[in-house]
Amino acid sequence: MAHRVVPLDLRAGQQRTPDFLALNPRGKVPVLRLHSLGAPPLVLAQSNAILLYLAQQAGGTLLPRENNASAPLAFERFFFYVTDVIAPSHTSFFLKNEGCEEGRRLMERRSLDALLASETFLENAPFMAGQSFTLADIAAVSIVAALSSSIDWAQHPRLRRWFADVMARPGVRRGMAAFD
Ligand SMILES: N[C@@H](CCC(=O)N[C@@H](CS)C(=O)NCC(=O)O)C(=O)O
Repeated sequence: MAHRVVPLDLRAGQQRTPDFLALNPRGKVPVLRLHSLGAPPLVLAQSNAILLYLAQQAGGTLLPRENNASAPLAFERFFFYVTDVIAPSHTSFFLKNEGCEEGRRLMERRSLDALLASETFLENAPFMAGQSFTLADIAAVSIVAALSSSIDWAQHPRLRRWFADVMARPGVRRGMAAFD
């Protein structure tokens, strides 16, 4: 899909400019502006809505459609990362900013424990939800990259192999480059 990435410097407060607040009054990224769906363009301001919409548009295996276990498993694992790993990690970030050290530690531990437990998903499969790369891998790679310095990689060989394989994918490289 043709698109243009517009990076914002959150530390410089670019998410609070009047132009950006007109797009997302909550002043949060990411935001997707869909020029193809009418004027004014439809604005999506929830990362997971954006992911699900784009996966649907992309077809292929990101959201499997076969009438077997692969589709429900991809959803199950996708939501595992969204709710059990990413959400507590975000909470720990906000607790840290509030100076609530005990809460931060608790939430960080909860997020990391869930993430490390998910290595079992890779016991008999190359990807988080089976034989193909799905939305579950996209949700997982974003948070594994963010928490990579807290992971004892020697103790998690399957996770290490999966992370190296996924990070080498051209699409993932392009996505990660948006954060440079
Ligand atoms: N539930 C929202 C959360 C968005 C969110 O919290 N974004 C953070 C970055 S990960 C942000 O824009 N923070 C800037 C700020 O709060 O000023 C989503 O998943 O899109």
